[in-house]
Amino acid sequence: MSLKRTIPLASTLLLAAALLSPPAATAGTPTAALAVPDISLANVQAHLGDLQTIATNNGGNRAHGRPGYLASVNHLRAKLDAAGYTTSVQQFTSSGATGYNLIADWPGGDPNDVLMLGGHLDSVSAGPGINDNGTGSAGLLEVALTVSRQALAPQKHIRFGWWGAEELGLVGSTYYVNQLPTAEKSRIKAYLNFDMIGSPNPGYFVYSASGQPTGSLALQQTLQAAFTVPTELTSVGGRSDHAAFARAGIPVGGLFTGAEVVKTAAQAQKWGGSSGVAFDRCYHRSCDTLTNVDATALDRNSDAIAYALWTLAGTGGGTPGPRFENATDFAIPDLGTVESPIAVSGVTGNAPSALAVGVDITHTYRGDLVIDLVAPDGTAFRVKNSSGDSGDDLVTTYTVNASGEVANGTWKLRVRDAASADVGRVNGWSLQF
Ligand code: DPN
Ligand code: ZN
Ligand code: CA
Repeated sequence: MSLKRTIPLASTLLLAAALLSPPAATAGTPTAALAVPDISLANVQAHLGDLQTIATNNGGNRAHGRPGYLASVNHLRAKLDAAGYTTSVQQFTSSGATGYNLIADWPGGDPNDVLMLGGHLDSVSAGPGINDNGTGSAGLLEVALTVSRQALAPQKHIRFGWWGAEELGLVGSTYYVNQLPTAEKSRIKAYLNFDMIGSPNPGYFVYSASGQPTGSLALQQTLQAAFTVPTELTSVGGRSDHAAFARAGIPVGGLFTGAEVVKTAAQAQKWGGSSGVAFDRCYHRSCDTLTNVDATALDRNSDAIAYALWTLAGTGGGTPGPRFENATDFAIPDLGTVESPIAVSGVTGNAPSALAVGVDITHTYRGDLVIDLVAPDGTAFRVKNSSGDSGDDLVTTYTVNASGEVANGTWKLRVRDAASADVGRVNGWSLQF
């Protein structure tokens, strides 16, 4: 965040520019609680940076029984407490060392209808475990913080879990499920697992419901629908923390961007990246550091966690329509205008009256920015003015009444920098129909 200097000349230019720009049709209103939010990639990356720092300061890892693990638990717990979660740390013993699960409950919702989301927080001892599983841990944390920021009041009760000692054989999650009284187990109606969601040569894998408890197919399908890129199903079997939940008869699902297995030519064709190379060459190695993460995969998967939560938890919005995004970076030059397109197809009829426009912009002063959503026929909907706004980055969701616009065609996010000295970039944006 930077303090804005008042420059009369800039204001004059701004007024002139405003008079020259095309008329805006309808004003958007920030953040409808029901729209699936865009999860801030920058925030997820900041959490990963924190985990890297914790490892660096604690002998290079965050492994079970080592100080970097408990430091990771305490770090997340403080953030969750501050956001209004009810947290608890559950202790267990494995290989002669104390392990810890971090459980965070979002107050409210039906206590007999619990949606649980989790992933392991421990690394192997060889390295800091940033992709495995800093990524799942950080994505879950940012989604949890977004639930809090939006003061979400879903019909279901939401619980998050960060598991210890996964790398020693799924120890923490197994302990958690086994110690739950039968009645408590039966209240958990679904468990979603996020283990490795930012692999550097990523694939987009959704846990297959095949062979999993009844009810898992709906979870699989919801997670598939969360992506605008093609996904593949994968049989993760007993390789991660959903396994104990599945054994208890709880429907499970999850996301994964690949570990030691090599990407095929067909997979490189549809997802990009390198064929003949492992999805994660640094899997379980010391090089699983902050640089061992693909930002696009991390962004898409973090958004998918939110999509699943908002869709499954009964946030009151009904079943969302299709979602489109453009995750390409566009620089916003000083006093310049940029347009990022999204081509929409396959949607019947007009856009909805509450078209959710997710915006993720990094900027040194967002008060410079005037933003329009431009419909395929050129109609501009002003979602943000430069006046009355200050602060730096802009990560939010606008709701636009676009019911007079045909849905199919190329929509654009037009971002105009109306004052000198501050610059930034569009990291990505999305349209949720
Ligand atoms: N369970 C992961 C690990 O921590 O090593 C690897 C993995 C995750 C493998 C998901 C397959 C599927
Ligand atoms: Zn691992
Ligand atoms: Ca500027």
